[in-house]
Amino acid sequence: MTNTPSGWAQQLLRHLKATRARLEAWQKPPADKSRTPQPDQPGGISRHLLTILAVFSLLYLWQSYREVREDEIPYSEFLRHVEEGNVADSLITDQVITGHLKPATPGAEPRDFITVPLANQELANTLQAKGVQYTVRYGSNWLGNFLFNWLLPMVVLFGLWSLMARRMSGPGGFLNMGRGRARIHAESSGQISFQDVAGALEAKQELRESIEFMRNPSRIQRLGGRMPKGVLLVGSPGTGKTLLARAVAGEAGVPFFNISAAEFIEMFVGVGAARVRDIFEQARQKAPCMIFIDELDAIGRARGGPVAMGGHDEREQTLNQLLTEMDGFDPSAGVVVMAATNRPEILDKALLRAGRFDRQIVVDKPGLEDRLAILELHTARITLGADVELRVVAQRTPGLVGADLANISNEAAIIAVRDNQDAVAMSHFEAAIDRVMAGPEKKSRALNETEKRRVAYHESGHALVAEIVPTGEPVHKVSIIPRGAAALGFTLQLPVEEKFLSTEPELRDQITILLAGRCAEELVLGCVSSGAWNDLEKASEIARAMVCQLGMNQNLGPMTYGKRQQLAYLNVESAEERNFGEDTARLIDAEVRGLIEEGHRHARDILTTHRDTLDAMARLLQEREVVSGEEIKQLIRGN
Ligand code: NHX
Ligand code: ZN
Repeated sequence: MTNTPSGWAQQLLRHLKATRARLEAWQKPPADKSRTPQPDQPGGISRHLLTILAVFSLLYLWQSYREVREDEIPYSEFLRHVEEGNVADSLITDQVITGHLKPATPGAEPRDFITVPLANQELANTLQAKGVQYTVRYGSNWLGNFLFNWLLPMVVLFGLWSLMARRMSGPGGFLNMGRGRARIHAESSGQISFQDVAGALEAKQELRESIEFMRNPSRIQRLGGRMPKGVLLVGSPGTGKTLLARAVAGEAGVPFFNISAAEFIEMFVGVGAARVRDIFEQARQKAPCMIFIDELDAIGRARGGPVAMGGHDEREQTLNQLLTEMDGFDPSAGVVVMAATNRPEILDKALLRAGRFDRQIVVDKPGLEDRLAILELHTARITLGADVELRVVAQRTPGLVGADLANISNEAAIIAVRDNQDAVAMSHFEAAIDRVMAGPEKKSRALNETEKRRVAYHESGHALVAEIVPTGEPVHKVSIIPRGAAALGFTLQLPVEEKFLSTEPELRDQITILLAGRCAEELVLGCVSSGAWNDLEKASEIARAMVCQLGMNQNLGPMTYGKRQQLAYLNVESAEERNFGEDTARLIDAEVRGLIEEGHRHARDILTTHRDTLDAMARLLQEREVVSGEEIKQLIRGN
């Protein structure tokens, strides 16, 4: 969602982090490099120059100040000199009189003088007549004025200038942008192999080819094969794209250069492009090796559209440079470029053409078996209790990715430690799953009894209807413990098996289940509350999709309404373009509303028929706060 406002913020944040990392890297040079004042850094040279300049400027200022001070004479003395004919020449302003005195002995240097005249000439005459020596000062004193009006601003300006100069020529300073070579460092974090990547069998299989190529660049060529230049890993966040790339490099035994594409985008046009050039140049020197460009979509977004604040221009140049580099390098050089993205659809088509990222490998979300394998890998070093069944954990986590499962394994261990246990038990995993899927518990969000009752009825409504409705996924757990940012309660359903399609009856039932929470509130407490907005939103989305995208409505027929459109320049990902008339729009709205109302009616019927069970369930939930799916099934059977 790089284009939405929040995406902007994220990008900015990422950029800031990258900048900070760069700064920190500079401040703490790697231990293996003992050259702290880097000679090729312009900062080193300019620092010396600056010091010398500063010393000279100060000396000069001090000197002129001292001279002025030595030359000052009282005004009375000046008048005396005039009288005696000692003044060779003078410059008279309304503030000061400067000039030269004739040398006392012929051939000597004429002496400078400076004095302040007295405006009151009569007084001057009188003083002069009486032979009084007098000095004139206006305001404070002219010397102070001189210091204040000239010296101080100069010193301040000089200070500011030197500060800025240092900033600019420092690392990441903008005099250096693009000048400082973007250095890439091979990761040395222990070689990772395919054994460290669980699941993703097909992706691994496809990647073996790239490994073979890097191990032995000449072999494929001898057979007349064309070298794969770029491999694009496509998959949801957290599916392990970076890990896979790292493993490929590890398997091939080549250096791995990890670059985030977001780092290329700089404030100034052309800098990103220079970085790309730098990096490819260095990679060529270190071949065979692998360059991994994470978040390729940051620079690879489709070109075109008006330029916004110069940002697009920079991105476009960077992208063009990347394309040029990929075209330019000789595949036999043994450099493999891998990139990752979770939004391949927004990439510029030019990136995917032959000779560039022409090999695309999809890294799917892990299925049940893959999740099990991933869990086994992540729990390898954790002491597991006897009751832990990782298969059950895998079953309980549909839709989660490798990063989530790593998170769960880690959370479970932390919870077990907090619990003072020697081994991680199944209950710890349960708690960890809930935490990762629904957010941490917020017991401090204490509800009063009235609200607690409402929450209990709301969730009971969902749970009851989910169990009664023909296609509802079984309820696993109902909770009225507040969790995460704002949730007050949740009903967790778990699929029996993973599904890739939804049938029309299933979708209708889903709408019914979503509306059941609000419906139970209405039925029992006489009114609805604001809490159900999320349910309503989801239900409306399903209903609209059924009518507009899935052709599941009799009156509108099996066709789609509205067209997806890329509108990069509006900073929106895609906008629905209306490709139908007013009447159709009205019909769509009516049909969507009809689906929702049907779901609501259905939920109401079920809840009314099973009112006793609903009451019993809500009572139990209020008492215990968490009720398992088993107990809910028993309640239904019992009534
Ligand atoms: C509020 N929260 O925002 C209060 C604090 C109707 C009993 N003023 O439908 O928790 O109203 O079946 C994930 C994360 C909704 C999903 C946060 C869904 C926050 C949830 C708003 C139960 N369960 N509503 C539900 C709920 C609310 C909300 C979220 C979420 C409530 C309802 C939240
Ligand atoms: Zn709800």
